[in-house]
Amino acid sequence: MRILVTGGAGFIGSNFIRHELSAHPEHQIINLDKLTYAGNLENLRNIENLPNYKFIKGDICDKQLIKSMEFDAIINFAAESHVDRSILDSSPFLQTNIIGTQNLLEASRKKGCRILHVSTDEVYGSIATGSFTENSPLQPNSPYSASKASSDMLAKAYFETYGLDVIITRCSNNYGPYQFPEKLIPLVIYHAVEGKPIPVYGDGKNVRDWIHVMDHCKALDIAFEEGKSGEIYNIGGNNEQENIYIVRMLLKKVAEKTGRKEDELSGLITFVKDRPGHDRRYSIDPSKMEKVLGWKPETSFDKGLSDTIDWYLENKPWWSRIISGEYVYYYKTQYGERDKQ
Ligand code: NAD
Ligand code: TDX
Repeated sequence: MRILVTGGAGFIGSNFIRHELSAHPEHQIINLDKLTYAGNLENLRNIENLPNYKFIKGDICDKQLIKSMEFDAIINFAAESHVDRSILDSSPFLQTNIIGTQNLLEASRKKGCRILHVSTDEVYGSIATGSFTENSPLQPNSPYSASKASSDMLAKAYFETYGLDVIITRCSNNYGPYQFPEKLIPLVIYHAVEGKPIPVYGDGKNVRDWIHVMDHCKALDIAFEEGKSGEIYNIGGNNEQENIYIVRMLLKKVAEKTGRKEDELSGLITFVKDRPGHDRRYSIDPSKMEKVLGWKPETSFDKGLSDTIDWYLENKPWWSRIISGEYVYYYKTQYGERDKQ
């Protein structure tokens, strides 16, 4: 089977391709990625020469390009994925996440092939108590999550209207190797290493459910191979934590691994102005994946975080190259000294 993986040069897509090529060497993977600021071919160095892997630089919004490609299924990771960027400028989010997804749905419809649309728990919005199931209403609160919710609804509409073979997955916050260092966990690690202030938004008590990226990739593999057409599957880590707890846990581990003093690293924590529209708590009920598809997350948070810190400590050239670019500018303008409370 020739699988068109879109956004495969990003964090989750690159981890997924590596997993897929080893779990299913019989598949061919065509990785279509626009290489935005978040796309990085270095993420795929160790597999780029495999005979069943091919990279094409391109945009999922490009109708002619998609039409000209040959494939038997699509797995759609391509997206603008960072909430803070969507607050600064939502245009690329609407373009890629909505129009791009619609273009892929249309291509699947014409070819009559399966499409797995990779989505997020953020589409459900915030929940004070209890957990979101696949039947919970969509109540997105950021331009990012609103664009993802739109793409989910389009995907569902294509199933209802055309009987498209579509599967939607909604996963909680991922962490692990190759995550772009604008997201909380890699940002805390590299700021600790570099002795930079660690910005904690608001009171630091917002809750996220964290899952190791490899557990997400395994769930996607199962949903793609065995999922039922038209179904939505929640994927979660059963691991809800307050942001400030994560930050402190990371700093403790970085201190142990680098011989630095934990107190000195804790001194870097800087409470800054809250993110506008900041969702207080995400909580996902992943029991459908467990009961129907027999999937369960395997990585303990303690080991997953430890391995992730090791990866960032061992791969400083990877993130140093990234942070020397536009991201530093972005950080300084958004959450620099002038925004401290
Ligand atoms: P990422 O930002 O690291 O990677 C996105 C990739 O998509 C990049 O390689 C980028 O170049 C590519 N891309 C962007 N616009 C494109 C376009 N128009 N055409 C082709 N390629 C394009 O994101 P990620 O964290 O790997 O997330 C992947 C998917 O998983 C996204 O759809 C995201 O919404 C979803 N998701 C992410 C998380 C998370 O915690 N990171 C959790 C749940 C769901
Ligand atoms: O510097 C920071 N300080 C801080 O307090 C950053 C970058 C984040 N935060 C907080 C905001 C959130 O409550 O940490 C939490 C996690 O933030 P992000 O890493 O930006 O993730 P989040 O906003 O929860 O969204 C993520 O999870 C679901 C991904 O970016 C999405 O792509 C995915 O859909």
